[in-house]
Amino acid sequence: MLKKWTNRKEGETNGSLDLDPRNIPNHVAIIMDGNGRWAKKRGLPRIAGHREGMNVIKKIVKKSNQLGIRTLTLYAFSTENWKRPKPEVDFLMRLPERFLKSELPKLTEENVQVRITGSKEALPTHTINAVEKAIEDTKNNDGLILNFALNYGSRHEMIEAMKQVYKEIDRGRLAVDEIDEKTVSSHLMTGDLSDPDLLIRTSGEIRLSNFMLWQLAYSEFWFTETLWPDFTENHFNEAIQVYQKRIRRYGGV
Ligand code: V07
Repeated sequence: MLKKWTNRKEGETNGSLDLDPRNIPNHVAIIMDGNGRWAKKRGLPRIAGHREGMNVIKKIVKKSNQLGIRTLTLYAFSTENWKRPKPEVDFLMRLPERFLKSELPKLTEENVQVRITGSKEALPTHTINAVEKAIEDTKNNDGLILNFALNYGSRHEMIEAMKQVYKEIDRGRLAVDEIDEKTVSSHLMTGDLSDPDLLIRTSGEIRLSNFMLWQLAYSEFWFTETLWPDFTENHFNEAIQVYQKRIRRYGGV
């Protein structure tokens, strides 16, 4: 047993053989970082990295479904990403359509429910249309929730939540002393979703970058140097193995 865990590089596990099926994280969130760097290393334009990164999502969704993960949140576009060069932003804003065009039939068939966490307002109409159709088409599916964080920023989310709570107080629907964790949680853009059990970030950056600051309060974190386009089902498996080892340790004391 011990041997299985040693002398192995990241991502070199085999399948899901080492996973405890009773201890699969309910909700996994991923910061899919390193697409631009992946492209640069190959002398390709950054958009080539984004395209490749989109293909990795397909594999991880499939794997999540197989493992029985209930919610997969993917950080696709942050409120800070608007600062990138316009051609890159324009390309990124076409990716939801591209992804859904090839994947929506499969997602529907596999009982996946598509959701978005973020502000729709600033998105181009073509992006909103594609995304809203996917949400509508899959709203009754009760399998994996595939939640894309799109134009999402945690501080903005908290500000909006505060405004909503204040308005309810102002209208006499809520008393200040009644505010508790549930009040805050329910006004965040993640609404009724459970908090992530596991956060994965690729590409060697060890920070949250304004991602789900409230929701990640008790989550396990797993970081890898691997760039998102190089991320495989085996890396995913490894992250879950590490998660299970940590959870088991806490359970023991
Ligand atoms: C984006 C590909 C993955 C790597 C990280 C950034 C680039 C899938 C979507 C998407 C979003 C909503 C939706 C369906 C698919 C996406 C953006 C960027 C902006 F309903 N990948 N992907 N959206 N990248």
